[in-house]
Amino acid sequence: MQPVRVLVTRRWPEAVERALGERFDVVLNEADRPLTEADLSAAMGTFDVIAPTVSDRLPAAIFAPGNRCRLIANYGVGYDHIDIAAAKAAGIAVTNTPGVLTDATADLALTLMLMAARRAGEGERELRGGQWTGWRPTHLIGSALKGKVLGVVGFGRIGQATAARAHHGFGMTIAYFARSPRPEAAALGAHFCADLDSLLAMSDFVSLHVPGGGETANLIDAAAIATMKPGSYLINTARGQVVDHDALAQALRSGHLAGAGLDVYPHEPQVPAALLDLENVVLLPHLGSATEETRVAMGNRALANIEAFAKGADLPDRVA
Ligand code: 8YV
Repeated sequence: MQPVRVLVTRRWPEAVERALGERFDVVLNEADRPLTEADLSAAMGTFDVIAPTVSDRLPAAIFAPGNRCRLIANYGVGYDHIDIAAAKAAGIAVTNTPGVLTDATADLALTLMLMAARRAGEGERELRGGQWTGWRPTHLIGSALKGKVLGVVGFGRIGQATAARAHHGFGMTIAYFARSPRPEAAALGAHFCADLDSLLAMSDFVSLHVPGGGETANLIDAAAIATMKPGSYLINTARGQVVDHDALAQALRSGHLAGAGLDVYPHEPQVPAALLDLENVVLLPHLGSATEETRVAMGNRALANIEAFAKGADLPDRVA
């Protein structure tokens, strides 16, 4: 039997690249440059497995009939960069890495909440720019988290982990918007909102935890932002396409929103220009899962799916 050929589209932590290399015929992207759609199309014909990341685009055109590739083992939990319907139609399985990046991403949502609320980015820029004139009672006054309402949009693993940190760690009251009430909400005393507008209107902080893709594109549009409570904060560790960034910039400029914290953007690595000059938005470069522990665990999870595929067993994290 021919060895299973695997293409890893970006560098992974060394330990997981090594583990993968010991078991399969692996090609690594030594230069770690993003692959083009043409590179990925060509790879579909010569590899059994492609292990992409969020920085790759796999549109319908990639899934042409007659390709060698039978598994897309995504390194990441979100898979809106892959045309799932086209993969299914071509009989190509798709897996992801759920669970292992929940804590890291929830930690980053709290990082953004605290940075935005306590004006940490502004303060650091001021200090490094040599503009800090010393302590004074009215300097860079922010907002407390304790006693405030956190509205969680999407109450899956990461939404729940963020809510738990905010409630147990910071004394926040939790409300959430989801398709239906969730049993996990009881332990947090979290209030279910059947419609997004009521959640937005009652929340001091809104944190987004919905998957990307057509269903959630522009969910937080100009009208939704107008519905948000004056002086509130928007946090996004989900996907950039969920937010209308022009409307967000406008609300941050007018003071309707006190601040925002973003880790994701619609066309990464581009950042919407309207945000770059605003002091009251924290902008991070998609760091949600960026801990050593999590990135190794993501690799191990992708590896488990590739191993199952090689044995012809059920894929543990199959999404298509
Ligand atoms: C990952 C993410 O690091 O898993 C996801 O969906 O957004 C990130 O935190 C990235 O997707 C890697 O592919």
